[in-house]
Amino acid sequence: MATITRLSFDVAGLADFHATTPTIPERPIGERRKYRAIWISDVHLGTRGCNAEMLIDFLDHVDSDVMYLVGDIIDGWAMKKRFYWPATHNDIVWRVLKRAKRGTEIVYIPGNHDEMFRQFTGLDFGGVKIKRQAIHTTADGRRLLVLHGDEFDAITMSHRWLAHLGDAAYEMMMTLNRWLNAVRRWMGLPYWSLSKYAKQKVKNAVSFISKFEEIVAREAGARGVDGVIAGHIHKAEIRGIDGIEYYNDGDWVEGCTALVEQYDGSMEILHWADEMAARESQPESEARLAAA
Ligand SMILES: [Mn+2]
Repeated sequence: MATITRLSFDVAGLADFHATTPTIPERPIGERRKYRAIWISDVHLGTRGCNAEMLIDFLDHVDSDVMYLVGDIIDGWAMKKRFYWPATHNDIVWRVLKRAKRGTEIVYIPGNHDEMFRQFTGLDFGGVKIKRQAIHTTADGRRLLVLHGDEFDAITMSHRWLAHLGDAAYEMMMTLNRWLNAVRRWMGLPYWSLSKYAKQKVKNAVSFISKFEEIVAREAGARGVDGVIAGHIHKAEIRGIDGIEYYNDGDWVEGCTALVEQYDGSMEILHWADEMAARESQPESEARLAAA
């Protein structure tokens, strides 16, 4: 229980947190796109890598009947090393709890970076249900297993030290990514993911990713479900693997993506940096929408 006390907010007070005021005011809820279900993961609140403003913009433009938080939402590992919790990170927690209060079913499946919440499996915090994994049934009746994905690390990463080596390189890349995008912002250019670009170029990362995807799909197949939805590897994807539907909702550190289900059961990945860039290049259409 010692790990949880390191967090700034106390769990008992969380239920009333929605009654406070966020730093970034919420947009009117009437203008939101409505989905049957939304999946987000790998937000890494508590780290500088988290694109909090972009996620706030996302949460203020979409709504759903159910929202799955597919792990690594709060980065307990990073917070143990150095405490970092800006107001925008509180704003995200506020928005999630507010949604729960308004009637969205929120399912939180802790990942490896927020494994401290796994001890609360089965509990409900202000309408946020904590589960180890979940089964989502789509509008057209397909059964999808929802899990974070770190449970397969032992298989995908045969050498533990190799994983830590990756960690250091990854952290350096994240720092570079932040600087690069600060410069791009200053130059008026849209967000661009350096590591996403690098990953596509690095063969090792590609083989790790495809191995992860195959193992997760195989496990889902063994459990007799139609498909699987994971996070963890920060790589959004929709593809079929040996008759199993594999979905990954990506992350909010690099790609800034979410997975959504439409009311007819069709699935889609939303690339939020692109959506924001498209909106900014057409400010008049947004203004028209607001006026309508
Ligand atoms: Mn993870």
